[in-house]
Amino acid sequence: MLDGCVPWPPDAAERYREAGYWRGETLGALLRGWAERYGDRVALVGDDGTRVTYRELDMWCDRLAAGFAGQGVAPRERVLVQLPNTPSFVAVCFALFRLGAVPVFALPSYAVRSCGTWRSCPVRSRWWIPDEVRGFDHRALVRDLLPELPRVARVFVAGDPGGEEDGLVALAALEQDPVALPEPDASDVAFFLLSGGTTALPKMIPRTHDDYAYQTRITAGICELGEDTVYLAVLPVEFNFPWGCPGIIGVLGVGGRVVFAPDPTPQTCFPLIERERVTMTSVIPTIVHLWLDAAGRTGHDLSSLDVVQVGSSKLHDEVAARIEPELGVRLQQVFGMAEGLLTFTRYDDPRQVVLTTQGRPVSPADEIRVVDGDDREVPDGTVGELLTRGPYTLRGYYRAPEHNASAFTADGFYRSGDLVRRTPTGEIVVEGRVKDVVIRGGDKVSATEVEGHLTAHPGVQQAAVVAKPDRVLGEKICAYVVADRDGPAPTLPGVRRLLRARGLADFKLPDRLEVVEVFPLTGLNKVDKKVLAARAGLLHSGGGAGRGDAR
Ligand code: OOB
Repeated sequence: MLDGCVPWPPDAAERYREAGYWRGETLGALLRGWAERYGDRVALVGDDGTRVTYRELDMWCDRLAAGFAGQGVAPRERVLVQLPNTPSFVAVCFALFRLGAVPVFALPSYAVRSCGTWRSCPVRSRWWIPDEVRGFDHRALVRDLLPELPRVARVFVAGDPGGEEDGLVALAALEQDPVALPEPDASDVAFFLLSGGTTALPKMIPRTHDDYAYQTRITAGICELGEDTVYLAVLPVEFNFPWGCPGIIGVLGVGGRVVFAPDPTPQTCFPLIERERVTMTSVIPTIVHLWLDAAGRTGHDLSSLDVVQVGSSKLHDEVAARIEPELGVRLQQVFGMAEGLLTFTRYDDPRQVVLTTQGRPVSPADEIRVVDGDDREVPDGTVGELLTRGPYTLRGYYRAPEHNASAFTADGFYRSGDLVRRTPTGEIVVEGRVKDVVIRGGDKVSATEVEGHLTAHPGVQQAAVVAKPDRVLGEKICAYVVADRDGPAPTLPGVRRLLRARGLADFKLPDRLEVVEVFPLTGLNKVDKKVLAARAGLLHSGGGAGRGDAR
């Protein structure tokens, strides 16, 4: 395995192979088989209508792999990939897989930070594939940064390199007649995901061919994907969720079709759903809000859409209950992490399970512990930290021995940092983060719990609760909300009244309410609570009735 990665212990690896989870097939070789099986079927569709068949994709990857090799990209070298949602992304990745080079997926929103990421994080790649993503021109960044980044040998761009700059090469100009390449080892790293931590620089998560092939295959089975599946890739393709849960790779594995949406807005996605008769997609709760708002007014025919997976942050019950009736689809809740573990609700689960839980692990070999602060398992129904290990969950971050010592237990369980409870039937319910707690006069208040109640207010569309430093109590509860244009304006007394009526203890009621237009987002499109907490720290105590501190 690549130097700096932590392999699974031999006995665990042996078990996963014997059980048939790990089949020793690389992702590049799998695509070869899919091309043989599904030949002239359409595999990929760009938003501009470009269509690529399985056979064409296979050939495209071979030609690109030869081009990368010709430029000097060697097996096991890391290549930072930041491409928009287009067929090229898939071709580039599978070309690198065939070469045995290792893409590092950087989400588009890491763009501005990539120089810092480059210098201080172990990505340190010699090769970079950026492009203009959602309005951000990486090429301008490249031009500004190249003089500062002497390690970078080549920058490949998907579009027009647009000038004479040294080091910029068009991907299209790379393609060459295929060359014979040695087959990489399936137990080795196929690509790196970056961890979503908002606290520090991202950590690198190695994903092997064996583990990712398994993840996509098992989730494709749960989602009952087939040749008729038309999947809309709405979230940035570098994100684990649309890439392989079962996402793009899962759909390609069964001969389905992937359609790429350049952005998640209803204006972009609804016409694509209609035009391509999309059957399935995956989104995050913030996008669900946009789609629910627009669905009632749209003239577009969304009737082909059958399943919408929602995950990545808590989907509150009130919103969950609107999805099936208002979008006319089946909801599947997905809890997951770039590090591995995935839990899904199943299509035949009782409605309450689908609406109020984040589902069960996708693999029978996923091991889960819910523990207290002393790592002792707690009974079902009690909230504790989720620890996990299994056939597609990492055993260590790349080149991070110190961090690994605290992020994993001695017996290899990953400490997710998520607070969950388990239902008697084995579903996971996410209750917050270990650190997402406001400690108010010694009482611990889960931000997620208060947020859930806040979103029940008819005038509140989204809510984020953070701590506001307080001289007396240590911390007070500060609720940021995005108001719903169609509902009554939320006020602090009104919100407190509602939450009290819903049975929330007095000490959990917000002390302060701030109504904002939009939330700041992290690189992974989650609400950036660090920014909100910093803002809360700057708020003066006191303030007008309804908007300031409760007295
Ligand atoms: C997904 O992956 P990451 O790595 O961006 O973030 C993982 C974290 C989890 O540890 C949890 O804190 C949160 O995101 N999360 C959820 C959630 N799904 C993820 N919190 C509440 N409810 C959910 N359904 O976010 C991710 C990866 C693969 C599939 C789906 C999401």
